[in-house]
Amino acid sequence: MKNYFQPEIETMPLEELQALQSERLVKQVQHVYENVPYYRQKLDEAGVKPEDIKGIDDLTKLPFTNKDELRDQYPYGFLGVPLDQCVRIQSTSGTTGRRVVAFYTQEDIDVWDECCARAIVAAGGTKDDVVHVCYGYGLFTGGPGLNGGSHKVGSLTLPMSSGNTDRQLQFMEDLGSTIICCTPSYAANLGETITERGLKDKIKLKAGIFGAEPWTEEMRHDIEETLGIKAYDIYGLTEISGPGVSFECEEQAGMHIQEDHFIAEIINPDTGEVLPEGEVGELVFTCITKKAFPLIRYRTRDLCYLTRKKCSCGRTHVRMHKPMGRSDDMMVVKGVNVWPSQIEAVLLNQGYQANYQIVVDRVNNRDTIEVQVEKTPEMAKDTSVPTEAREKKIVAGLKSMLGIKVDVKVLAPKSIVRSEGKAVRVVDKRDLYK
Ligand code: DLL
Repeated sequence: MKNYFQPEIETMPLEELQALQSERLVKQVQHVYENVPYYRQKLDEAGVKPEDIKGIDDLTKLPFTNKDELRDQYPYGFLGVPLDQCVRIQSTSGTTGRRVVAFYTQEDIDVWDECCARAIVAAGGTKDDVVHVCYGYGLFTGGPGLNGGSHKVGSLTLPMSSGNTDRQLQFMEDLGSTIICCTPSYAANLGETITERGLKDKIKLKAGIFGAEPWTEEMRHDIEETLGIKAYDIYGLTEISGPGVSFECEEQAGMHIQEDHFIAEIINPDTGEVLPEGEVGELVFTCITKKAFPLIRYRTRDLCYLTRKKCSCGRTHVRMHKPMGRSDDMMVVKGVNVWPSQIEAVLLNQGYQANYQIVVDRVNNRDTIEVQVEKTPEMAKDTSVPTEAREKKIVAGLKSMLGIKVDVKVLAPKSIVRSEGKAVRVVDKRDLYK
């Protein structure tokens, strides 16, 4: 049995697919040149005219876009349509300095929903399923994306959002959820609780669609075992739309990229040179159908490789290996994007110096994060403020900056080993990119 939402597109012969990409790329370049002054200037500076782009073979003539540019142009600099044609924004979990706001027209939302519908159908979803969405709703793209996809498939959609495990389990049992969508770490957490409470027989789940953070094959087997389901990977990022940019089929051997909407390239992150199929490098996307936030050659910072090896599911769209690392220092902790610089900003704001260390671990499939920071000599002399009060204040500052609970230890001066070279600020023990 083959599970397709749109077989005519998902199994399109490569030549036809590439012709479609070429046609869409040409139109998209004209669109950004005419409607995004920032891109017009970038193309002018690169000496590229829209007429120079005749198809996908000309893609490399176009300059890259990176996250710093999105930040500098916040909020409207990459907008490709008048604001009154936009119906939604979503945003990354970063803070003021790093936040990216992505805009969508109704057509952009339709395309995004379609991509998520393809992912749900590839995981065996039909209109008879009960799709339990416990990715966060709101600015995060996880909840809204899978929600829209589930509607398109015609499944009964449970917009649960994240948290409140008791309520999740109650609805799962009472309404017979068959497909669950959440981060892999939350799936593992649910699995553990289901086992502890002896609820496995009451749960009807058959599949899970998990992404938004790195996870290993070991974790997949664990989740499949404890929940008695098949666990599918799904990838995406806010800048390119959200979840569903790529997803796994029944082969569970890499994620098919939705090539009728996104052109993927792998580049050497240091030189920008495009690498051949199979080589590991930075993943770059060009959106060829999105109108409100039409990014060209966007550098994701995710490291992986692509393969066009025939997939027995019949899909012709290229597959990406799950991200194998990042070319920047961003970490995904508890499903949230965290930059060490954000943590440093909170510490410096509260009068500490940059003597700190961030320790990230995964215990029983749950992320833990601890920040250790030294008191300054002045703080050490001032006994009127207990260490515990200092720790609480940093915990609150980090919660408001990152949106997650971080454990904090305030230590005596000179407790953290000084490095002789580059300071080791982050100790990530999770080994996630195996
Ligand atoms: O995490 C979108 C999403 C929601 C994907 C739900 C899948 C499911 P952002 O918050 O913008 O968007 O974070 C994007 O998360 O560049 C990767 O580094 C990481 N990431 C996303 N999916 C995966 C995955 C959403 N399946 C960043 N495996 C990306 C590993 C992932 N890393």
